[in-house]
Amino acid sequence: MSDLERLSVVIENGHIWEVRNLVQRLLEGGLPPEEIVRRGFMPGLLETGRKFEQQKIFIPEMLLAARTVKLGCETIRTWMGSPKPTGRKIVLGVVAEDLHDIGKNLVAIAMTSAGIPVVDLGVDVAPEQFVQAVELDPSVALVGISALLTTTLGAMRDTVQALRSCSTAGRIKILVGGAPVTEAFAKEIGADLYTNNAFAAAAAARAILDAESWPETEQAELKCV
Ligand code: B12
Repeated sequence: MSDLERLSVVIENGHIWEVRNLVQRLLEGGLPPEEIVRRGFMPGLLETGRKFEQQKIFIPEMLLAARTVKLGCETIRTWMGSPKPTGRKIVLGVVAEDLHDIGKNLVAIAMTSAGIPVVDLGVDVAPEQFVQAVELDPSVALVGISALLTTTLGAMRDTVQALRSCSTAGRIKILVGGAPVTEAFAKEIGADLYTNNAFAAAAAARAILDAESWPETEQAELKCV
């Protein structure tokens, strides 16, 4: 079994004590972090979700898989470091009533390593909390909203709406993502940008900040909506 295959199994089984060394070895072997996420973390989590749906495992096992991934993410974060930050920031959060934060945390790691400072609002963030974070800090240029439950897509819609009607709407671009989010949905709710990949999101965010005028750059896996 390859290290990548082993990583998926380690996540699925919640073998938290193995994850750090495995991720470290893959990074030292030259595998890019996005590949570790795509080919190691994601299959492990998807299999965990499948087993949960089939009632072969329950919440505690799902939590253990999540904790294992978090430690893997932490290893990636340390490895990637953070270059000199740009002046402008991104506010990140998971929508109201949604506690799934692995995707949001990956976006935070990718943004930081792209030199974009992150204001992390955490999980279960109400629309007005997003608005307040933008209004309080004039250096916020981007807002990233994550949702993982189909039942919380309505909260994503409400959040975009609240941000669009606040006094500072003109200075921010809104990024949305998370497994149930599609390009069509992002467009429907009026987001500026959707990606299904944290690292593509960071490249796109960087391009937005570097560009003279929006929109200019289209990245692989990036859909401007
Ligand atoms: C781990 C997990 C949990 C953990 C979460 C721990 C944590 N700290 O995150 C716990 C145990 C708490 C949990 C709870 C629940 N869960 Co859960 N969970 C999962 C699981 C296994 C993995 C989710 C995950 O982390 N995926 C990996 C991340 C990396 O993917 P991602 O977020 O999509 O992120 C990627 C992109 O989308 C993108 N991205 C993400 N966010 C953003 C944001 C922006 C701005 C951008 C640009 C990009 C971007 O970048 C990432 C990749 O690079 C999934 C199974 C699955 N198939 O996904 C179920 C799953 C999501 N859970 C599910 C359910 C039902 C629940 C519960 C309702 C169960 C219950 N009965 O209580 C509760 C809900 C709690 C709540 N209120 O939120 C269902 C959802 C079904 C649905 N249709 O909505 C799933 C699909 C399982 C299943 N197959 O049934 N869960």
